[in-house]
Amino acid sequence: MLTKKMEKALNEQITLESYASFLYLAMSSWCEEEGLEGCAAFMLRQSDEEMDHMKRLYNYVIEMDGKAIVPGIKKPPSSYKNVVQMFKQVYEHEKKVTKSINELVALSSKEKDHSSFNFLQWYVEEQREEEALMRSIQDKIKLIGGGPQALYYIDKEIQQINLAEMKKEASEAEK
Ligand code: OFO
Repeated sequence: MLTKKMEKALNEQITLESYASFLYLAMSSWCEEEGLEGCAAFMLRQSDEEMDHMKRLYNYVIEMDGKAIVPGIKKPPSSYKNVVQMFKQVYEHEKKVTKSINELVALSSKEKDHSSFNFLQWYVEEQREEEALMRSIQDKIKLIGGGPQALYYIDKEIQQINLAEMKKEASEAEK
C-alpha cells in the first residue's frame, strides 16, 4: 500500500518518463529530417527505453494497489538548433530525471516505504548509467570538434554507441 504522497510522487515520475520518451522521439524525428540516421536510431531507442521506464512505474503503482495516472504530455520541441545542442539538452534532461529519482528515494525513506525504496534502486542505477553515457557522448562530440566533416563523424560515432547499447541490452535480456 502506498501513502498518498508516495502515490502522487510516483505518478509525477510517470509523467516525467513519458515526457522523456516523447522528447527523444521528437529528437529522433528531427535527426531523420537532418539526415543523421545514426543519431535518429539512437534517439528512437532511447525513447523506447523511457517508455519502458514509465511502464515499470505504472505497473508498480498498480501492484501496490495505487491508481496509476496516464498523463497528458506537453508537446516537445520539433526542431533543434544543431545536434550538439540537442545532445546537451538530452544530458540536461537526464540530470533532471536523476534529481527527481533522488527526491523519490528520499521521500520513500521519509515515508518508511521500504518496498518503494527497493523498487527505486533500479532507477538509481539506470540514471547513473544514463548520465555516464550522455556525458561520454558530450566528450566524443568535443573531441570530434567542428571541422567540415564533423556531422558525419558525430553520426557515425553515435551509430556505434547505439549498436553497443543494443548489444548490452540483448545480453542483459538473456540473463
Ligand atoms: Fe528514464 O530517464 Fe532516462 O534513463
